[in-house]
Amino acid sequence: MEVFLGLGSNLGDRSARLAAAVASLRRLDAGLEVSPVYETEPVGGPPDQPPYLNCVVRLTTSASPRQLLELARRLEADAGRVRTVRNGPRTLDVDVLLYGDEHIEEDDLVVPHPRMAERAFVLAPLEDLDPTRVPPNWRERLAGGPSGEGTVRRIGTLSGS
Ligand code: PH2
Ligand code: MG
Ligand code: MG
Repeated sequence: MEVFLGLGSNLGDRSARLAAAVASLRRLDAGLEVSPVYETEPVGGPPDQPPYLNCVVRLTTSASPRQLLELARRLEADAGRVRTVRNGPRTLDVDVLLYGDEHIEEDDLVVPHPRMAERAFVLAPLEDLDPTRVPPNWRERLAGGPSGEGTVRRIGTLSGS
């Protein structure tokens, strides 16, 4: 299945966190693709958080959505993530964005990710990997809002990817 994962970090050595997660994910698919990296304004959560680095990864895997969720949680734990307040700062966040064209609705796993269509920090890197996977006109729709294009800035590629 073709899978897209969203990665984010806004604590510590952000690019090292993203790179370590990508390195682990290569065990599932050595040929995975990584979007450019964006520096993004935090959306939601407590005020005065540091900016995030965000990217999106595309991989092909036979792992189930549930297995991917478990892997995501394991990667977050490996990065020393501590869960405090909702949308609070985190060393690493790994979200299952898309699992082929499947729709999944479970208590702890909803795919496509329910908030991705509102978030430039997901849509911009996802569009870089596959423009057919983002809603048309998302830039216009989110323009001027708290998570629109103006809140993200492409800063380069992950070293080693
Ligand atoms: N993740 C969140 C909440 N807010 N903001 C940015 N810029 N990037 C994120 O990855 C992010 C966020 C919840 O997971
Ligand atoms: Mg998230
Ligand atoms: Mg998450």
